[in-house]
Amino acid sequence: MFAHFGPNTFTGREWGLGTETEDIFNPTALDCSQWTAVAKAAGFKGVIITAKHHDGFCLWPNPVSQHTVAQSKWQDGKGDVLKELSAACEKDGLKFGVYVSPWDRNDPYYGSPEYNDVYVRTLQSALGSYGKVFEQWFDGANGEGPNGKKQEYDWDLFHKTVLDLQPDAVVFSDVGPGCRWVGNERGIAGRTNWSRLDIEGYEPGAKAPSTDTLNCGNVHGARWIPAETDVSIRPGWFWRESENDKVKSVRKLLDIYHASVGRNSLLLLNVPPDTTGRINSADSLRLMEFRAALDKIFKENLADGAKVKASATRGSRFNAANILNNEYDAFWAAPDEARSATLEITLPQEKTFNLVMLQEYIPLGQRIKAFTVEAQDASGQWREIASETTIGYKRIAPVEKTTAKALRVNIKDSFACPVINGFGLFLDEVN
Ligand code: FUL
Repeated sequence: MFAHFGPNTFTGREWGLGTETEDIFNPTALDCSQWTAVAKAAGFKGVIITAKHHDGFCLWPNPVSQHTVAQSKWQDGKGDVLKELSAACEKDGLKFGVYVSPWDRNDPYYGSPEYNDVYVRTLQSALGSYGKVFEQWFDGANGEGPNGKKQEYDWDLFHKTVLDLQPDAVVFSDVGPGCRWVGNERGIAGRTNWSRLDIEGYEPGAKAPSTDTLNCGNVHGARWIPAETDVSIRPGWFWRESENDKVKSVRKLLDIYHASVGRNSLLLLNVPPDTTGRINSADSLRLMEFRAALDKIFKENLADGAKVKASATRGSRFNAANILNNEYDAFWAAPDEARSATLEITLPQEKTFNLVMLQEYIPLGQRIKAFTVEAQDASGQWREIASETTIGYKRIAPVEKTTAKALRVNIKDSFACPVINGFGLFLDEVN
């Protein structure tokens, strides 16, 4: 879960100016354990908070800034949102991550070489004081600071700073190195989506690879930098009263799920707390409906109990039945030299579905370049229902509503022998 929170929550702006008075930040009943309770119930695994957005205001008492909670009247200048949120995450078993915007419209040093050092110390303060940070989110936006100048960022130094303090943190940016922006804020990963990316000569922001490339990755990319799909549950990134009735519908959220989680990407869904400092009921209710819909769709795998036969198998340890045994590390593998193969799945009885799920065993890399799915109806007739490219960690291919007694997954081309560890059929009938 992404949580955009800060002065913009109180002004209704998307990009704060940096000139807001610190007192504008005044949540009347901040309760981060309410955020984590909602997040946990919705099935999120972690929370990433905008510790500092482009307006420069820090949600924690950052010693190198004069524009923080410490200068505000909120909790008499003693409040600390990062402290409260990291503690709530810990209590609820959620991971804790931070967004610390390099672009700063308040910092007087912004636009001069000194700022890079101020920013490094800001990162050190945000990343070094609140326990384990699972992800550091670097925004690509780079505009002018208070003196009208843009900053030349020292990205190598920033990345090194993060990894020195949090060696296990995934570093998000347009070019990773941990994971990459998916190229849009609509929640849609590429239908073809490689986890590989070429970053040589590129930088976050204006010098990033094209949004198309970020959306699809590079088929021969030199680095492993999977896509993370960030999108807001609302039209804007920050909460505003006027958008309480514009929270995305369950149908829309499911489409986003299929186009992100179902396209080899992680989903980072933004749920911005309101001016009370709690997640608004408009959002929390929708999240519970979304959770209920996901449970209804994915609770039962309609392929359970099927018999699986492969055109070829590497040996009994890697047999085709492994694709249905729900053990992550047990997978089917084709013989070493194979670059194509067919899996035939015979269902115990006819089933009706409109989603076909496939998983590559990703610790061995992303291999498959193209596949089709065929379905056999009661009369024995085979019909192609999907023709797609990549699979990756997880692929959920929406297909026409189909009733079938058997299926064939035809792997048409692969960089190395295909390895599959999961297969599923599901029915999504949410309107
Ligand atoms: C963008 C920012 O400019 C938006 O305000 C928002 O934080 C989004 C997640 O990233 O680059």
